[in-house]
Amino acid sequence: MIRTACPLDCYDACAITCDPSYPTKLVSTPAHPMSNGTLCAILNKHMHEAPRIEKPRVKGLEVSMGEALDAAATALSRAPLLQWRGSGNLGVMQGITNILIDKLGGTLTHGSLCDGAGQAGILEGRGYNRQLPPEQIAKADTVVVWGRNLTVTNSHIIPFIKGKKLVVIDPVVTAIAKKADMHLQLQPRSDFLLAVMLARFIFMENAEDSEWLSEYAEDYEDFYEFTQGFRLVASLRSIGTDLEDMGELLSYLIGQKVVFLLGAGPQKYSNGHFVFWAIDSLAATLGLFGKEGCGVSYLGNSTQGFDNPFEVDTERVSIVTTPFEKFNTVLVRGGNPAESMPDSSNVVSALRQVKNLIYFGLHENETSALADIVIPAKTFLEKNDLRFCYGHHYVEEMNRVLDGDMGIGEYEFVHAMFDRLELNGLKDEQSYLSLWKEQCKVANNYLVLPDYEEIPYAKGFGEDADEEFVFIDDYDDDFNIKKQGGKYWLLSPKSPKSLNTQFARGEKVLISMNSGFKNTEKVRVVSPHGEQVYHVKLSPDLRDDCVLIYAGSIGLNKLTPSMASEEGEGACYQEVKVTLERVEQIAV
Ligand SMILES: Nc1nc2c(c(=O)[nH]1)N[C@H]1C(S)=C(S)[C@@H](COP(=O)(O)OP(=O)(O)OC[C@H]3O[C@@H](n4cnc5c(=O)[nH]c(N)nc54)[C@H](O)[C@@H]3O)O[C@H]1N2
Ligand SMILES: Nc1nc2c(c(=O)[nH]1)N[C@H]1C(S)=C(S)[C@@H](COP(=O)(O)OP(=O)(O)OC[C@H]3O[C@@H](n4cnc5c(=O)[nH]c(N)nc54)[C@H](O)[C@@H]3O)O[C@H]1N2
Ligand code: SF4
Ligand SMILES: [Mo]
Repeated sequence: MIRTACPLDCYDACAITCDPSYPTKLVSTPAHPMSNGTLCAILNKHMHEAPRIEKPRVKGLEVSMGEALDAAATALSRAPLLQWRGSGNLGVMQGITNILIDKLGGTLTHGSLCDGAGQAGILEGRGYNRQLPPEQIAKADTVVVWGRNLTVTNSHIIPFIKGKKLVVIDPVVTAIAKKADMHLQLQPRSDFLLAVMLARFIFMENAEDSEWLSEYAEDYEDFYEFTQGFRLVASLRSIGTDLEDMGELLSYLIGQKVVFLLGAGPQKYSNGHFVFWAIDSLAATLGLFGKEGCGVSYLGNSTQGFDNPFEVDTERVSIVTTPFEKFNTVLVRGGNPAESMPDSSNVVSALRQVKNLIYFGLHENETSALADIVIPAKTFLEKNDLRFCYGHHYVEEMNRVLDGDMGIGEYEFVHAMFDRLELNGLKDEQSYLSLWKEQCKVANNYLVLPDYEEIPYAKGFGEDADEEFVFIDDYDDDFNIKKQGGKYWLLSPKSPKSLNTQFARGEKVLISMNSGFKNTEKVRVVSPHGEQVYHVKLSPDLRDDCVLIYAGSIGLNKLTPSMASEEGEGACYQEVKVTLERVEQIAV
């Protein structure tokens, strides 16, 4: 039996056991603490069935791998050079191409299409984002699922929240909301006010944890004053809630061991970092850090705490507003910027201006269709790697299961470029893998991240655990809802069938039952940035002021704004309201 792990961009990073005689039959490693005995259909069905790019191409013609690598080497030596790296595979060896770009004096990206704004908010308060081990979640009394659609995106956490009091804060009636003791179906982009109001009520009821606060977060009185700067009635109205709801919500928080499971949803806005800083400040008011069964969980930076051999000091441009047109050569690796970046019509125009666009990936997509050079990758089963995870602290070795006769691994690609361009200094693959692995810790016989702590922040905040928690003390938001024009918020949570733009992608817009539209129609969804036609699917799970198009749906990002969050250089996919126009009646 060979052990590997799922490479897909997912909170769970499932451990996999593979019988080399049946290499396509992937089975969840039974004893692994994060396994509930199953792998999901995204991996075992959709990825398994997805056609791969079989042959390399140069200018639309199929060529041998040797010819494609020659063409790539020539292109990479034409400055200015940019690498745009996506998250199609989360094995750590994916980072090896950074070394190549650095050697060639090229540019990399900074910021995030994913969790950047939230991460920035967490760093403001805590100085260092430590992952909350699932074992602590299992010890909570109350679990608050705050903008994380965990049934779809993080299903292996479900056994850890079983039997808890469950509160869900989400504008959509998600599957987990249907099971919750309380669901607050708040107005999108109102989480900041909700966190501030909850904290204010906690102070008003003298329910703050003053003993913990005086030791770890002394400035809490200033925070109380800060919360009083927001008008109560107007804030509750903006959230779409009332005093009764707030009272019920507080009853789940006060005097309990509480865990907040934060997801990407509440931070897809320009104020995303303030939202997470405010939620952390609420958690600190309740003294939820450094104690058993308490804490705030969010996507962690899984290479944090390592001495990173792929860390290079190059120029960087934003991954959210990338100026592709300024580069002669662009290497797109493991991603699909032509669909996954916001304002994708303008992204496509900019990518068309690039003289040498190299696409290095596993599947055809909108970016491979634009590329001058297409290099097929190997799948995770065909290469050695290590899998770190943003949803838990366990590290898995990814051992090669198959040899594979198409595509090239990332290390092999870099090696081929070093040879062709006569560069030196590349170590052998195993040395890099060992460098990473040697830095991991071992806990309960499992390899874990180096900064793993059983109870995070038990000694304090910051990287060295010698700092206090810093409460949010300013808020600056010039978003004007009225300037948005449209009637509906455009929500784009993750899809149960696709992994971002990989696999079975959506072509529907979900609309509230009260909208006046019918399931048989198509509508044109129009935003200030573009438009796209979708089939209507009426849903009882949406507020009347929201529509929902799953992330990864075709053309979705024509509708979203090219802007980065105020902090963290995060994408603001949901900072937009749209209108709907009837297109035609479809025969049934
Ligand atoms: N509107 C909207 N847009 C969003 C989001 C949203 O919520 N709303 N979410 C955003 C988020 S959170 C993310 S993370 C981004 C993701 O966006 P991207 O990082 O662009 O990811 P994908 O679109 O899934 O493209 C992944 C590609 O990686 C390639 N690939 C897979 N495995 C390998 C491999 O082993 N090697 C190589 N070289 N390539 C491989 C595949 O060919 C695949 O096409 O999308 C963002 N886009
Ligand atoms: N099946 C599947 N799994 C995936 C992925 C996938 O594409 N498909 N993608 C992976 C990736 S890249 C990521 S980053 C993670 C993200 O996974 P999650 O953290 O679950 O993020 P999302 O699905 O984007 O949104 C989560 C929830 O936020 C809600 N939401 C939207 N706006 C707001 C708001 O203003 N306030 C609040 N409180 N909630 C809001 C949405 O309704 C949704 O239920 O999932 C990973 N897992
Ligand atoms: S749940 Fe996530 S990590 Fe597990 S098999 Fe599915 S996609 Fe992979
Ligand atoms: Mo993501």
